[in-house]
Amino acid sequence: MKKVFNLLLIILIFTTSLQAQKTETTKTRVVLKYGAQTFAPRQDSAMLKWRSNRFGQFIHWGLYAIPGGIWKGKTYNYAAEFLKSSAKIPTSTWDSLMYQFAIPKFNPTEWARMAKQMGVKYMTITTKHHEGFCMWPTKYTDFNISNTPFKRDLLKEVVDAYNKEGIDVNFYYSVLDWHNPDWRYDIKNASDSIAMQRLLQYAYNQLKELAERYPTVKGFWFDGTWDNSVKMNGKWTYDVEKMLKSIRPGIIVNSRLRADDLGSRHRDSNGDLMGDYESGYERRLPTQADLEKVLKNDWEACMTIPENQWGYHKDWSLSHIKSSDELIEMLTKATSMGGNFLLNFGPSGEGVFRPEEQKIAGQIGEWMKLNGVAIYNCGYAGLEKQDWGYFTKNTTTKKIYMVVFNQPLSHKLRLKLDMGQVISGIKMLASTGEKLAFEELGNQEFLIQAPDFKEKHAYVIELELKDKGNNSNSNYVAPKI
Ligand code: 1KN
Repeated sequence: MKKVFNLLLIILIFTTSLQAQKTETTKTRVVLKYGAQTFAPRQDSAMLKWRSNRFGQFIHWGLYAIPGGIWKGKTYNYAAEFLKSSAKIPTSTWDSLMYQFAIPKFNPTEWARMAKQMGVKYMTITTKHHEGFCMWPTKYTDFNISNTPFKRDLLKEVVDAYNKEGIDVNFYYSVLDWHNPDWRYDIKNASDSIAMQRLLQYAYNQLKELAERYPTVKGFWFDGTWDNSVKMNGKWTYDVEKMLKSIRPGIIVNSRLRADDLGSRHRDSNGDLMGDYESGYERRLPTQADLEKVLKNDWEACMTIPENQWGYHKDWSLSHIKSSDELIEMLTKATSMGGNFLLNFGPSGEGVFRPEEQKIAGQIGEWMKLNGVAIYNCGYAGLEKQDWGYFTKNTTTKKIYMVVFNQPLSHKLRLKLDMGQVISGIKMLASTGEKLAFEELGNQEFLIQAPDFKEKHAYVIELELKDKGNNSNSNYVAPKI
């Protein structure tokens, strides 16, 4: 009887394991020629640097900086870089703005100094936005910087000045092009297809030219890739990624470039991220509910200071203008969720950052000087989010930072550790470095005595944890960021 039972048991185990194998193998993957090329997250040194940078400056600059959102005395509230479209300006009229691009106050050394002081480690600049105007002397169109009164290679001057300050430079490039007559939104017939192939060849040539001409470029940030005409050319997006990486090994490309064989964007039809990081967070950050999802791969959020202005708009009274405290909180939140934060600036037609941007940059820089340790090379700390702010964790030193934005009236900061962890050190990061008192509540919860809050901005507490040792039955598995 016992033997029969054993036999049945063996059969049962055997068949269930077969069943399990079957479900594994029947999870069919689509065979793709133009799907993901690298399996994110990349762990090479270029990617580690990108990830440790955390804070970047976005620069939107082009002909749209000259009218600054106002055309024939009428103010258009929509994004200034869209003025040609909002005010329905004919291409020939718009294109002649090129002859006014004199930027008399342009001083890239000052720009780079401001960026350095603000604390950014990288910068991403528009080489060509939707208007099609090229900020470098490209061989492939006359609609470029050499035909402006400025004449010189603006892009090179910016790259050199930023690199001199130790800041990495990436290139924004819009595939969508309102200037090039070959651009199509959709492919409805053979002539659309021929025109669009020419456009894609043009863009390919320009991207190759950019990668070759500017050897220190660290990444490409693609935009204007959402139309059917690009989606239907997944192979082109695949080839562009390959080409850039063969010319400049280590180059980092955003997911927005990519479509696969079947027109799936950002992620291929098997759900794998294409490009090196997710770039879908535009003017928004992930929510706490997205945490598990965003920790699976690198990502970057880009943000405007007004509600929705990327290029220079003369009138900033039209929407809320974010304060440096709001922006610092967004940067910290992005860091705490394992992402980068790219903050946009739109220089004027004269070639300068408006006073409001200079002021914000200065304030962020002041904060970063004291507290940047909690941002650079930091990521998700693995601790439960608390109402007072955000935890970050240094990838190398494993130190944990509590960035406090909401000082509790009780002066008690709650903290919950994993099973088996205890606090081995806790002190103020900046200025005083004072040690803080805390009490253990049991159930892995602690209350920390907050410092007297005299400063007007977020403050940082440095926390060191250690394993109790004897009962380290933590089921927490460190995520790969
Ligand atoms: C909702 O449609 C758009 C279209 C283009 C939203 C934004 C954009 C462009 N992407 C940003 C990074 C800016 O360059 C903006 O012009």
